[in-house]
Amino acid sequence: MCRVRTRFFWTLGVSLILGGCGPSSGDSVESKAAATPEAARAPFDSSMVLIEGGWFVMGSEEDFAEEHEGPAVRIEVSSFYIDPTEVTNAQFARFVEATGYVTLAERPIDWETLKNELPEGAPRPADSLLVPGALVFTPPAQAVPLDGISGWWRWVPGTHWKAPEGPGSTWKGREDHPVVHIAYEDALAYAQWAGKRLPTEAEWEYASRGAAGNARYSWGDEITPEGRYLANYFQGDFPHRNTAADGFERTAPVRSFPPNERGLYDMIGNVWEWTSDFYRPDTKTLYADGSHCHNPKGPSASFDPNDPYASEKRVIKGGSFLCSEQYCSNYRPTSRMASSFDSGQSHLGFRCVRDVPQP
Ligand SMILES: [Ca+2]
Ligand SMILES: [Ca+2]
Repeated sequence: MCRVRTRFFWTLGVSLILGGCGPSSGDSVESKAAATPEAARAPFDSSMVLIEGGWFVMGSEEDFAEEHEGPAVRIEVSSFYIDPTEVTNAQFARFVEATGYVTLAERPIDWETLKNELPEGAPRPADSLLVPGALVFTPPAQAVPLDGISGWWRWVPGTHWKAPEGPGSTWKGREDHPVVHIAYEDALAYAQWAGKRLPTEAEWEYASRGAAGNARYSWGDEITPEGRYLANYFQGDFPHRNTAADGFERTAPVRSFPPNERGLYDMIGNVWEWTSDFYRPDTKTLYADGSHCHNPKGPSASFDPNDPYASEKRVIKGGSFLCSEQYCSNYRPTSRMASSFDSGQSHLGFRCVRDVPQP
């Protein structure tokens, strides 16, 4: 099955669509995982945190929540292990070294494959655009309308996890930052190599909460209690003036902010995190009749009314260093966003979970 990057770029306009599209090597995630030699698999990760299962209220109907966060429903999840941090560049580098894995953003683009994912008659872009690359957050020099994301996202050929801002940039020196420009299948391949999996939305949301229960933020109802920043997000005037009052203009090293009460770092902010759930705006409505209240795994297929032709979108959680009060205050446990499976971006990473072995 070929994987082609298209849909995220569709929203950016034709030039970015065409620049942003590209096929994978043609290998399915499953075949890549199967091809990973047993000897190359990561050893058991004892740093994972055990999350004791239980019931919680998933989603929100509060005034601050977006419509697709509700209705709030009671959900039970079983115990599971979760990574204490987002997967870092150093961790991802070990995976690549062991397996030779090539991320989607690094793979060459095949126009014959790509055009099947575009509207009929879409013009073939110039060869100079049919090269691997990714989207880089590029703040404009001045205020721009906030109704279009092309004002701050730029397609940069040669961008991938090892060169997060394009040619000339490097992950070296950022070993403990979250890895970015990771497409869904890249995250899945890493998880399978590591003997882990990606969390469901329910697991992720449950783990993001502490004793604060259903509070607005992971730590309570105030964004900066006693003036303290507890997550890496965007302060200032989005997108052009980032005051970085929290200490970080872009990604921060993991563990730069206090953990939540479950011992998990950066569940809120820093980078968005993939979950395994397909996105639908009405997921919680599907759960509301009580038929999916135990370990729900999301709908059977995705649908995003804002991007109805998208073939596959997954839920991402937690917000990022780009979330701001002015644009998208998604630094809350119940926040959710749809992301095309092929959209590696400057502000999107992941962490993994693992089932608790049954006696
Ligand atoms: Ca920040
Ligand atoms: Ca995060």
